[in-house]
Amino acid sequence: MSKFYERKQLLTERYEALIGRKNEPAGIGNGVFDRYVHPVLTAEHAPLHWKYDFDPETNPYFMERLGVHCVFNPGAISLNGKFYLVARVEGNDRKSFFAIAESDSGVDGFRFWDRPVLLPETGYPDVNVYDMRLVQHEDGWIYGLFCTERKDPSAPKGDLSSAIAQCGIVRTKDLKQWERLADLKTASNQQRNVVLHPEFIDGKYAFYTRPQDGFIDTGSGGGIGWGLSDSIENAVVESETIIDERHYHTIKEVKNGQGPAPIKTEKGWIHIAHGVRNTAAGLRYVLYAFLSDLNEPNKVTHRPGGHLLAPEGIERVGDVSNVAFCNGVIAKDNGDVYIYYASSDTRCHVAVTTIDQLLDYCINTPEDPLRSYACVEQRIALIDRNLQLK
Ligand code: M1P
Repeated sequence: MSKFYERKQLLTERYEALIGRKNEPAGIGNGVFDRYVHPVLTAEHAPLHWKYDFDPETNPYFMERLGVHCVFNPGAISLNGKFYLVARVEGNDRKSFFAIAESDSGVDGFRFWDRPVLLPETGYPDVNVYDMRLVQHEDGWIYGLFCTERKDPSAPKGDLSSAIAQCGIVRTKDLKQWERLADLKTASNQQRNVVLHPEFIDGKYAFYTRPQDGFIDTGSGGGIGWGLSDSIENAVVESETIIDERHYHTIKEVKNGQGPAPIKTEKGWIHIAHGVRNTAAGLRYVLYAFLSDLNEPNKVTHRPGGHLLAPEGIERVGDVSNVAFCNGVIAKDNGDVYIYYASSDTRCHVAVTTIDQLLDYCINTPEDPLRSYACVEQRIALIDRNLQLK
């Protein structure tokens, strides 16, 4: 058999084995959620026909032509009983694009559709797009809010890194036909991690924002913001109020951002967000949760202290190490919740829990008391209660 056919067959078998691989919970967990043994999507999940030239005449070595480097930060939605992820796929050329992967179980069997999403552009083309938050809005559309990045036109000559990040908006009914709307306008210089609230508030579209001064640094800005817009076709948020601030010596000291759209429950809206702190080894991204008022989702009612999920083991290593990031969650009608998170800007995982567990976590986990002494007092109170119960 020629090199071409030998390699193609081997790689096809390996690919099908990966897609067909069963996943299972990893160990006993922490009572809040169950991690799963295998990532749900990786660069190896990219179909071979995205990467290789299948013509033996032009590709006798069955050589990779357009490599895929990593697959991460997926948005998520459930439609007609199936689980869909809109993943951020990064080619070897560093550009990200979106692609839909579908699964029956939500924990394994994710298979990409044949073609990635050819995202419509505006008159000011995006250079890079990433981190789509999918939300089924009560107006009947599924919206995808994502980060659109373009070179900073005011960067000094020779500075080829400075960029402007803004929120792009698309909508669809079927994840196949996408309509591009105008980018969100806000007063802030830059925006990332913008999320659409699934319901109208006072008849307006409501946005979670993340105002920031620079491309990486939030500067004097930051925090999870909130603002309303009359229109979604030309969305403008004129004033943003910060509903979840950064705080010194916490997991969200440097920056934070809303994850997916919040989950509606009888006791309020459950939010999953990411918090960033600095370390000698660089930035460390973890997930945290909070609960906000059912009628006023911009009023936070419970702030469990510390992280909900931090990168562990192999999750700590990747293209941008020490990062857990989540912009996709699926809450099923039976109360099961699938948290799709990415590790180290490289691969996608799932952690499974329920609405009841997340509510218990949000309501009964004590707040961060912000000082070591107060933290020890908090822990001793727990210990003393437990020693009585032993
Ligand atoms: O590299 C870690 C993350 O950095 C950015 O998140 P934030 O704007 O909160 O710093 C995003 O680029 C995200 O995609 C990435 O995972």
